[in-house]
Amino acid sequence: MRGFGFSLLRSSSSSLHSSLAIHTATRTCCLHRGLFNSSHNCYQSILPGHSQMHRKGMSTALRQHIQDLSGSEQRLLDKLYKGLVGGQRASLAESITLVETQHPRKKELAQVLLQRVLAYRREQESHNGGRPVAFRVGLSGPPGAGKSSFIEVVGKMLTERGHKVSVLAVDPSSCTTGGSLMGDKTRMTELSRDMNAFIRPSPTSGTLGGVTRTTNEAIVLCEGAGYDIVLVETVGVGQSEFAVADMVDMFVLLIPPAGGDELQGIKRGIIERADLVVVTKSDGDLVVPARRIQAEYTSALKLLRRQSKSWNPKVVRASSHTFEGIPEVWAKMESYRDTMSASGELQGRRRAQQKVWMWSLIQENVLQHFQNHPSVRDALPHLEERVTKGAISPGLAADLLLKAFSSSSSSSSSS
Ligand SMILES: Nc1nc2c(ncn2[C@@H]2O[C@H](COP(=O)(O)OP(=O)(O)OP(=O)(O)O)[C@@H](O)[C@H]2O)c(=O)[nH]1
Ligand SMILES: [Mg+2]
Repeated sequence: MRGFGFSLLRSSSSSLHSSLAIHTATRTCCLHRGLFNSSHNCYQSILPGHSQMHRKGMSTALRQHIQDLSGSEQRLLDKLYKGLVGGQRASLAESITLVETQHPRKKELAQVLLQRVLAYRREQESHNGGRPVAFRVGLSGPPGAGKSSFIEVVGKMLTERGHKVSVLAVDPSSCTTGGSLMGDKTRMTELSRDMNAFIRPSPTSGTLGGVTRTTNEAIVLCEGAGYDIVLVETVGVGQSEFAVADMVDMFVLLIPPAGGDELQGIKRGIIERADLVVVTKSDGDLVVPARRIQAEYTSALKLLRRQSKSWNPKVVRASSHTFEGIPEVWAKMESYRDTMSASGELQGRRRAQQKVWMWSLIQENVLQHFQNHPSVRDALPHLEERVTKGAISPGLAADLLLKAFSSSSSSSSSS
């Protein structure tokens, strides 16, 4: 695995792509072992026309990288899978913990489980005429915008209508400080007691890339467990909202009826990604400012580039306290899903997201290999110090580190 990762950076860009494709396929293939029968894809069928040499190299890498599942591992995965598709919350929670692990072997087991759940979900989708079985909605907005309160009332309304709702959180502050920025579960008291809802706070540590990966994987697991609506909450700070926009079918921006200063932090880029803007807290004295914000955003959206051929982003008002506007907001969301699904854009978006997800995994992995490489680790403190003192340029330092990395990885992989 290590040698493989290193060889990625040495490759020219065209071979880089093929190596990466092989790596991904290797993973898919080896993950099937012991769990799927031979009718499932393996890398030869995933990569038609690949040279014999590539296959040989890959099967060697495969043998080195993955050992067969032990009896107890197989039993654990079987237990989790059965519990999960049977809709057991404990199995879902345990499976999400497995995808969040940093333990290398458990990470591999998590991938085996995910492949199995993905196959199950594909089957369900084919029964559903090729349409997605669940609706994924991302909700973002400035701190205190009313996201959790909104999810609480919408979630309750949906479970009462017979849906199963899961709520996942991506908290960017957990990645840097280990602390929690979002007021997490406490404001979803009723929903957290609801047997048809599943609430999972953000992992308390990790990089944003890592949290994004596990959230993406948690979405798959929730869908496998029968949750037909998956809500992902993130606070509009840093890059987490863009990460969330890349993993959902619909991206909703929640804006409080606040003054200009409080709304300064909202990035133009994220407004462009919004399929729906909800002005929150539209009750009591706040109705008037909420109307004003609604008008402002409606005209602002008209100036922005359209993301979709079949859907025009809308701006609506709602109050989680009085419930006013809440059923209408959900009706808009359903109308978005139906329109986008009928035009095929929703399915296209999901396909594109798979690619974004794969590349973010690669970025995260390659960077980790780079940072953990002994030559890089040795040289890094000194070079960082010289860069901060202005003694050498950041470009030169980066070149030196990359050179140290690629020359020793080429010697290690050729030996
Ligand atoms: N008047 C009014 N207040 C609301 C409404 N929704 C939320 N609030 C209040 O706004 C504050 C923040 O609400 P949350 O739902 O926790 O907001 P949030 O966006 O999830 O907050 P963070 O996760 O901490 O970023 C709380 O004091 C809520 O009571 C509403 O519809 N009307
Ligand atoms: Mg919240």
